[in-house]
Amino acid sequence: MGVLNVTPDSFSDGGRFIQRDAALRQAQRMLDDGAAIIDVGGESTRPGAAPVSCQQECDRVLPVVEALVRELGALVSVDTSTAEVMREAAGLGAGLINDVRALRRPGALEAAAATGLPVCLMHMQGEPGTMQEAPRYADVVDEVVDFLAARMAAAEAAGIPADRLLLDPGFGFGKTDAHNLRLLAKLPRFGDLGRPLLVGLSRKSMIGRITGRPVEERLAGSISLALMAAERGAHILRVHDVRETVDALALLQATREHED
Ligand code: 8Y4
Repeated sequence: MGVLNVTPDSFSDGGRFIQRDAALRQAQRMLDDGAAIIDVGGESTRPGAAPVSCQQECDRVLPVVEALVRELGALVSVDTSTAEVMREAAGLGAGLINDVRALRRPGALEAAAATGLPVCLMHMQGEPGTMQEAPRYADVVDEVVDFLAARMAAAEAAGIPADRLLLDPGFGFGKTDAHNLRLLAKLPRFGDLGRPLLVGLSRKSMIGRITGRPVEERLAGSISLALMAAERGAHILRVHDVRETVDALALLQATREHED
């Protein structure tokens, strides 16, 4: 899964076309490099980022979803927690709902069910603005597994069958480095929930803290964590650097073909 950056639109219509074309070019490159899915989001989950209105989110995300589907025929994942964005994106041909709030916003369960689309349920402790202030768990693996099991049950009760769900421990979302590393070490536990696992580790701040690298120098760290996650059972990797990650996965796959 390739991450598509959708930067806030400028007010001029000219700017809007330029941004749409830039998004299409970036997405086409990721598809050429081997991405199967393009993830498009319009809400920043960075600490301190301003909350985005439903209107702003629709304006940013929907034109890009429409262009990716119509012009590139891409499998588009819409990174949203907003019921209206889910409905509209599905109508434009999106193929997956990626919700970092695991359908906890009002109306999200019902909207996602109505689309009939697969949904990725991600764990997050707290809300983006404050989640990194003091993350606390008795046992991070038990708590995240239990949370995802409970959200699977809520989704099923709302009419989303389990075979339409993907699960994600939510690396970096209300977690210290120790929590993230423990979740990665124990990733096979999440496989026991019986659904495909999606993980996002690409360029995240844990890599910066452990390696001392700024965000633009985290490629080696990102590939390393992607490979570790794949080794431990991750099915879908949400990444910025598609070509390099696909190379690493080709080597993992080639090695697996020599196991007995
Ligand atoms: C540098 C680059 C530093 C990126 C931080 C970040 C996930 C996700 C995000 C994830 C799923 C991010 C939308 C955060 N992360 N969706 N979204 N799983 N399913 N931060 O891990 O990339 S945004």
